Amino acid sequence: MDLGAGRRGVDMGPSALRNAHLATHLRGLGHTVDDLGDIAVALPETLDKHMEAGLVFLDPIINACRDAAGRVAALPDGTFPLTLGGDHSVSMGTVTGNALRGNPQGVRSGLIWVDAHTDYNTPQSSPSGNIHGMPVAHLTGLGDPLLTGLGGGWHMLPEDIVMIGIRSVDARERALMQEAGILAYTMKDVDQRGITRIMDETLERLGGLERLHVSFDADALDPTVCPGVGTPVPGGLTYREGHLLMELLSESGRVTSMDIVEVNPILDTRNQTAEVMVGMAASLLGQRIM
Ligand code: DIR
Ligand code: MN
Ligand code: MN
Ligand code: MN
Repeated sequence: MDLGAGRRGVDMGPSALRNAHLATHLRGLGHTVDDLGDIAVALPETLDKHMEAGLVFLDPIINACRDAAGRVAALPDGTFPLTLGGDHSVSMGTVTGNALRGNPQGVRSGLIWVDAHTDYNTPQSSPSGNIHGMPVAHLTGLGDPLLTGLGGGWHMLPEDIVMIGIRSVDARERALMQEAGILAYTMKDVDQRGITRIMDETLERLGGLERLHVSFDADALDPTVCPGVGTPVPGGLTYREGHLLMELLSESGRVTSMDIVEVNPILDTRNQTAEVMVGMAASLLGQRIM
């Protein structure tokens, strides 16, 4: 879906990623790949666009997130859910579904949010009303009760979240992040300390958790690497920083699920962004240089 974003086009992201041979690449790494197809979501042109309690397209987004959560939660043990967006609001569903797999109360889980943005707005703090800027806040129980209720009583703990690649935070969103105490490695931290140290610290911080979910927004990477995104911000992760991040996570053996979101083929150059993101998924799922 693209209902949570300010611009059209990320609903075509999954097609672009399939077109960039995602399944073939993963099969080449020895995985069995089962494509479960798309989740049905209404097109924005068929809906009346209005803001309701500070949220644009709330109802269809909740339905899509519920659907995503239910499908992920129902997957058999030993499978690795790789979900394709779509705008980042779908991660409210996928993160919740992964925590609820095999346990209706939900399991305490770690979340690695790779993004230019912190996506920690609430309907009150959001400058846009676009839900893709709000998923993490809602996962921690902050914001609209319909969206925070997706997991029944389950919520993410702020201390189980680590963000990487951050370089765009809204003023009121920053205050909420600080109040919640969420750890965000900004691009300054990446420049200063490097991905290797950041990943060491991240894996240690999330040390006791059995499930780690990686939610990768294509706009975390620099717009020269991933031009096909709706809200490009200069000064992002390089191609190699992205791969190193995925390679180190892969070596840790601890990641149990992943999202690739916000790929916008309309704004892209010859499907470059989808191809880069297929490479990121491949690195996380075992691709090595030698
Ligand atoms: C902005 C943009 N912070 C908002 N967020 C984006 O509308 O809340 N998130 N682009 O990926
Ligand atoms: Mn290829
Ligand atoms: Mn995002
Ligand atoms: Mn983003």
